[in-house]
Amino acid sequence: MSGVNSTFEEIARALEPAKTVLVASHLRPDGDALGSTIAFALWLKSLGKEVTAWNEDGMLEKFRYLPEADIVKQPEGTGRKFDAFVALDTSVKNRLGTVLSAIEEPAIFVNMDHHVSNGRFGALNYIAAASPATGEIVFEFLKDRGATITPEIAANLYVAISTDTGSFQYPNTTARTFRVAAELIEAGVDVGALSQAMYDSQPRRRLELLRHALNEVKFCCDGKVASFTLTEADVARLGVLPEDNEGIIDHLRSVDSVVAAVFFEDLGGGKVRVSSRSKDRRVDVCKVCAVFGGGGHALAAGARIAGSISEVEERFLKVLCDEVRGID
Ligand SMILES: [Mn+2]
Repeated sequence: MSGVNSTFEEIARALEPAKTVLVASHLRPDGDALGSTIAFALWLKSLGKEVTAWNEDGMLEKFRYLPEADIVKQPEGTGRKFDAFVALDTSVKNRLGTVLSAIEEPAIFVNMDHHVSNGRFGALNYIAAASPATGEIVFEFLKDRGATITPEIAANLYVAISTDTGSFQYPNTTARTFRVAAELIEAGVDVGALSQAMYDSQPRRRLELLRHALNEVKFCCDGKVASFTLTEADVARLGVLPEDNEGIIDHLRSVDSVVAAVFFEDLGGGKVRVSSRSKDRRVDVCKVCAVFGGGGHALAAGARIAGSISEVEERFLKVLCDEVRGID
């Protein structure tokens, strides 16, 4: 595991002899994980390969609108053999979850990602922390290979990039990102239809979750930190699914005084999922999450922490507030 990236050509050459290829991304996938997976799988298929696309959670209901969404399945069997394995958008190997326990790891193991904390666990790694989305890396890869960007590939990459940049708003959104988006639109993306599918087609229970978050939000550290918790009882009462949580934290982050926002979710069994966002580069939430064994990006990171929800909340907020006070 070196700190040096393989080139796109090296990765393509390594994949060339492979007849069967597995493409997978991190559990509890987001639009970038699933969009990148489908786009890469479609490209491999166009080369005549036998492609399997897996995610521990399968295809989420809320991303069913992605073209060729059905390609993504939950892992099946054990000791499954593939000639090559491409992991996308996955910073830590064990975030591949049950995908890993279903396979015998092949020698050709490609790891393409944009998380700064990526463990470079592949045999071939391409980690671009400056990229706002793995979807943008996949686009660069396909362009480099001279691949045809079909309307289906374009839509998947557009969703990957749009969702991971908070609809082209986060600071990692560059001129290049807009150029890539423009090329994807030229390749056949219907911006209005996709935007509606991404942002204006939420199940009502998600609004109920937002109502809960707005009722429960707590401010600390002179109003610079906002947080809310979701207990198992809340989940049962609201009927929310794990995928409904995405983006709720942005409503906390949107308050002017807030520098960092945190969401604590009780997973049961003494485990708490923490999701954090920062608005200020000087407050590195990846660093804070790393204290608890997590990781991600400087402005968006997470961790799974053992303990009761109130205890985890207290411990995490203490470390975060120390970090926030450091910028005064
Ligand atoms: Mn991503």
